[in-house]
Amino acid sequence: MDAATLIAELRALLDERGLLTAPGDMEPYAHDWRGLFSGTPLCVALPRSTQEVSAVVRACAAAGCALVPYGGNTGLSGGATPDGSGRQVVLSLSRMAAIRKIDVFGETMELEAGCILQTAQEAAAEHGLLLPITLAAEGSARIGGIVSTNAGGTNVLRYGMTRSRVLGLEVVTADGQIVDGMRQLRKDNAGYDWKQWFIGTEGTLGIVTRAVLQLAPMPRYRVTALLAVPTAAAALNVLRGARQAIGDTLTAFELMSGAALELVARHQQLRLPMGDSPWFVLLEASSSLAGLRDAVEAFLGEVLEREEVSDAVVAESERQEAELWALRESITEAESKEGPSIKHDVSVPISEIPAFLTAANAVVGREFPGTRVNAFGHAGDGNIHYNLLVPQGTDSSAVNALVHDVVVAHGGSISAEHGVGQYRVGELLRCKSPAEIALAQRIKKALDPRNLLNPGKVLPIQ
Ligand code: 2HG
Ligand code: ZN
Repeated sequence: MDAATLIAELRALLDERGLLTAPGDMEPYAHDWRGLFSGTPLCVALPRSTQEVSAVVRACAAAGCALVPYGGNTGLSGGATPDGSGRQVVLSLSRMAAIRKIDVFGETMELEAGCILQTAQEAAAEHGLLLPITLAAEGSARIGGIVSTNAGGTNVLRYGMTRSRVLGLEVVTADGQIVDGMRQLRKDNAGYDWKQWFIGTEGTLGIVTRAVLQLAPMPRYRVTALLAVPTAAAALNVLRGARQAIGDTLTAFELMSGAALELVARHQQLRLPMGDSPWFVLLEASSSLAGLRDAVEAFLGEVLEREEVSDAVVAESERQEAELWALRESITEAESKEGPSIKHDVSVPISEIPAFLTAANAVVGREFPGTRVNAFGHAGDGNIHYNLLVPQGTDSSAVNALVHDVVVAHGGSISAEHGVGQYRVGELLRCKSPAEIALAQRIKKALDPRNLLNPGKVLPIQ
């Protein structure tokens, strides 16, 4: 089938706002938000229901045309950007944004894929419930993308990755079938837990259209503090001490280098509430039991005395909390304003963080002089964003290989939370064992034998 026939067919399936074909209208769908990846969509389909998604997938399958699922376009790996062939249909879920149900007894929430994360968080909060997936892009990221990429964020330490919040899922498979697994069950060992195949596989095995998420009680108290620490190793001691002193109330433990906050101060006009330091930690604790603040302050007194922490500020109001979080959440934007950067979203065993940083800094300094390190991340779960500010024209694949070799040598992963998308396909092949890649390819063949769903993402085109 030729492209014009497919477009006419899709136009007949969707309403008047359901298909974009003019280059100007398709422009936002042609590249990622960083402007690092770009392509040419054949057209953009915007279905309003799962049935319409299924009809679009069937029409594309009949035409042998590939589909690229598209959520809030906040990803950092090019997973939602089509290739340059002009033959891929972008499938945006943005018009399926309803919050279908909130169950206050089971603490669950039923959402359509296009719902914006922050909208879902606010709806849960109205019922005294917490949707504990928290990330800088939450104002634009959509649930379907969050689930398809198994998003991480700043609360993983306490609440786990998105995968651990997904109780039920509805997907459309490569042949257009709708598979409804919208169960609200915490326990369900009746056969394969197939929803896992669609979480974190970035739309390469099926399209997520609805999800049931597990919520948590909204904690009544929250304490947020910014700490200055002399070294990454000292930060780990503080983490260990915090786990012992305040246990599971610890919700976030974010590590930021002094260089990262210097970028933020300069580009975002934000003020640091303390003097310069090689490293900073943003710590958050939350609980519904009274006495949290006293416990955190007592703990901070101890670490200051032991000189693991050289300075500490505890937020006194919600406004101050927001100001402290703004420092952390502005790093990505400040980095992009500074100039070209090469990102590494890596994880290592928590105890390896200091050794990884030392080793990576040494090889980068030796092989790529003139490179500046912008390291920060979710140290409480082992995820470091080891980003490098590089001179224009630096070969990113050579830098990636160098850093990833250090990651692998420390028992780490080359993508902790941002996924593989199109950015890391080559590195995934290089860093994972042939047996692991072969297993993934067998699953891909079984669920999408014609390679029509997001081809070239996560795995190479076979
Ligand atoms: C964060 O932790 C995001 O702020 C973005 O995962 C990280 O810009 C980055 O590399
Ligand atoms: Zn992150």
